Amino acid sequence: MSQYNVVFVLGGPGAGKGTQCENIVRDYGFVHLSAGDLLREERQRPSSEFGEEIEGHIKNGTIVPVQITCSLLRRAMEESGEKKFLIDGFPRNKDNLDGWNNAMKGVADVRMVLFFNCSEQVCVDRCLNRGKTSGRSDDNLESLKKRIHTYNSSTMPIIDHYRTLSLVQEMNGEKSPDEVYGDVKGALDGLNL
Ligand code: UP5
Ligand code: MG
Repeated sequence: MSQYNVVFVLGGPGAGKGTQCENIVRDYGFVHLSAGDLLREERQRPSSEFGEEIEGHIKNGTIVPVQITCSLLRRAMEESGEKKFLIDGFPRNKDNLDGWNNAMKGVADVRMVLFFNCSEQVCVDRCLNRGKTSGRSDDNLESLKKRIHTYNSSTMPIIDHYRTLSLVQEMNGEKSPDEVYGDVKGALDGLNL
């Protein structure tokens, strides 16, 4: 048994990962770690040596090298003092997956992958709507096209990889937030964590 249990939360931009993670934290006592949020925080840190590199990737919808992201995740896990984590928006490509497996083998067990399936159009509409107030440098049409491209070409194969391990619980992310959460609970209740 590893020290940590992990549920990965994946889905396209705006599929509802962050929204559902908030619900799960309230009812199930996981610690929520959004890889995107950790990267945005690191980007803001004045002494960070990675700030510009991270911003370049975020704007272009490309993926930050795993050494950076995995270190941020691992540090947050250790500092929390907790054992159950919802890791939101990671792993997004093969580099992320390999880096995670190398660093976390025997340290963290991936117990489930929650996958919010949502059409491109709904994803784009939600992010553009959020962009009116979010201040996120990637909630614009140009960045969104790139984010969707990266998701289709790099992240879908990771979801397929976890399907072959029978770890994926797929949700229809286009239902209302409450309906989606009902489906999430159905999946998590079987987990015994
Ligand atoms: N909303 C949510 N659920 C809804 C529902 N069921 N019905 C109607 N509306 C719903 O939701 C988005 C918006 O939709 C909100 O306004 C919400 O109210 C509404 P949210 O829950 O925020 O969706 P989420 O899936 O979390 O969308 P997000 O934009 O955060 O997803 P991304 O995966 O694009 O963003 P993330 O922050 O994970 O990554 C950003 C960038 O960081 C990446 O593009 C990449 O460049 C970089 N990154 C890495 O390089 N490596 C990583 O490991 C992670 C990120
Ligand atoms: Mg999010």
